[in-house]
Order: sequence, then C-alpha cells, then structure tokens
Amino acid sequence: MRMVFRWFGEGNDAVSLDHIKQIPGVEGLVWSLHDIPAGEEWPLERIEEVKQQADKHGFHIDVVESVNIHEDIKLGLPTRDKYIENYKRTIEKLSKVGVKVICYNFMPVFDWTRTDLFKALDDGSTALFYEKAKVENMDPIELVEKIASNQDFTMPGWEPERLKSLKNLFDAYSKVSTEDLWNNLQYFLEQIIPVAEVNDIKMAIHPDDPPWPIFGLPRVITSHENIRRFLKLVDSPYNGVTLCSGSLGANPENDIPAMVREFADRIPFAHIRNLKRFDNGDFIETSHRTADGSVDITNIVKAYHDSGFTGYARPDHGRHIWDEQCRPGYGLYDRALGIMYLWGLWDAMENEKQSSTK
Ligand code: DNO
Ligand code: MN
Repeated sequence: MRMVFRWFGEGNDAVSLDHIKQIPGVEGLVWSLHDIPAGEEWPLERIEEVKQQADKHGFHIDVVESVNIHEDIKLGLPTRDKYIENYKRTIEKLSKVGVKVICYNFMPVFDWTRTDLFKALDDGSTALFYEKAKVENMDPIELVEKIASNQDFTMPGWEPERLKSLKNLFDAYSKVSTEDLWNNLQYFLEQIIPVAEVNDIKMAIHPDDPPWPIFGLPRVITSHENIRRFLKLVDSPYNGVTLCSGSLGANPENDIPAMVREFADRIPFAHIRNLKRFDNGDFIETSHRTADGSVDITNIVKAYHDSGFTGYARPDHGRHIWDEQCRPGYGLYDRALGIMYLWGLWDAMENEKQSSTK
C-alpha cells in the first residue's frame, strides 16, 4: 500500500506541503489543476510547475484526481470527439512527468453530493452529511436557485458559470437513459484506454457518490455488479477503478471487502474512509475507525492486504476537528489520524504474516 494525500495546490489549500511531510508514510500528492475547466487540454508548464513544487518536498505526483470529463462526453453529443481529443493530449502530457494513475468520475452534472457540509457529530466535531429526504424532495431547478443564492444548501464544485447552464444540462439529460450513459462511457473508454496503455497511465473511475441516481439523473458506478460490467467494457489492466469505501459504503448492500477481493488487480487507487448510515437512508461521515461508523474498514484493509495490494491509497474525507479551518472534508488533522489508523491495521497484518511464515 503506497500512501498518498490529496492536496489542492499552492494558494488553493489551507494545508501546506510542510505539514503533509510530517504525516508518517506519505510518499506522494494526489493533485489536479482545479482551475482548468473540464474538457480543456492541460498546459504542460502548469503540470511541470506542480512537479517542481512536489519535488522540493520529496513527494511524487503519480496520482491525479481528477481530470474531469466534459458533460458532452457523458451526454454522447457529437461535440464529444473534440473533448476526447483534448483528454488524450492531457494524458500524453501527464505521462511526461511520470503520472501513473488518473482518477475521474462519470457522474452526470454533480460530483459528490451532500446536504450539509458541517453537521455536528456527538464528539463536537463536524462532518459531511447527506439527508436523503431532502435530496429526494427537492426539485432540481429549485435546487439550482438555492445554490445560486447560496442559502441553506451547498454543493461542492459549483462555479456560477456552470450554474447558469444547469437548467440546459437537466434538459439535455432528460433524453439520456441509464443504458445511454453506459454506451457513452464505453465510447469514451474505447478511445481513451489505448492511449492510456501507450502512455503507461492507469485510468481509475471513481464510484458515484452517493451510489444511486439523484435528481432524476442516471448513475452507473454504484454496485458490485455494475463495477464488474464496467471492467468488461474494455477489458484491460489500464481500465480500472478508484475503489472508494465511503462512496460505495453509503449503500448497505455493497460488500466492499468482497469487491476488493474480486477486483484487486484492477484497483490502482484506493480511497478509504468510513461513514455512519441511518435507517432512513441518511448518512454522516465519521472518523476512519471501524467502530465509529457502518463501514468495516478493518476488513477492507484486510482484503487489500490478503490480495497483496501494491497500489496507491489515500484517506478520503475527514471530519473537521480541533477548530481547524479547512475545505469541507479536507482538513489536515482527521485525514492524518485516518492514515495512522490505516497504517496501524496494515503494519499489524504485515507483522502477523511475517511471524506466520517464520
Ligand atoms: C469522494 C471524493 C470525490 C472524488 C471525485 C473523483 O469520495 O473522493 O470528491 O474526488 O468524485 O472524481
Ligand atoms: Mn472517494
């Protein structure tokens, strides 16, 4: 397990590289060029700039999260080919600085969705919260207006320009069925995976979060069976998954250790985090510790360990603790605690394995 840590970039993250350096066992940064709109080709100078910043601190930049997919690709519009060409050029440039994994997602319109970014937990910390009924009872257009006026409801990653086109996007997706979305994903993969192979970069799709359709929009990377189907769309080691225990774990039917065991050689990148599910479908993110949530982190790590996992892993979101002012879900402290929990489990398993083979 090669531990990496998400960093949003110089001037764009309250967490510094000096601080990340002090977390035990972190070897690289998970990064992106967050200001480049989806669909545009990334400039090589900007990529090299991040490489230099990371080099100074002795970190690698092997994992990019994310190179986002333009909506026209997900919608299957004729204009998609131009955006797919740009994506290929970005892959080629990323390989020049040694990138090994690109994480991306194929969720229509929204990335991860929550209804409260700072919900209080019993211990006095706050964390990301999802209230199912709130999302189900909300008309998407009413939602757009609420985000635009920034009241009561927050969605990550929503710039004002994109909000304006949101209504048009919803209209466009009203014609896209779940099977259409699968076909559009296959079209993308058939173009991209050969380029990834030549450039030795593994593509790793992130599951949908939450793993069910929201606002009437289709979602496909949601379950064991669907991930199996996804991996067969293009059956190559370069077509892989960012297995996210938190995203998939919101559905109690997802047996994540079983997924790890079945898909191990197609998981170049693991996201490991916990959450607590409630009977009504709501969930709140918790510390990484197994006992604190509903996701069996211990047995997930065991499944990776038993599979001889040598891929990259990161703690995913953390709570906001000790009065830290940070991006929602991306503080330093709780993610660092998460890493120590993951290493604790891992090292104990390694020790056990070594003493049993003596
Ligand atoms: C949620 C997070 C996501 C992820 C993107 C990948 O679990 O890991 O924000 O970064 O969806 O494209
Ligand atoms: Mn994740």
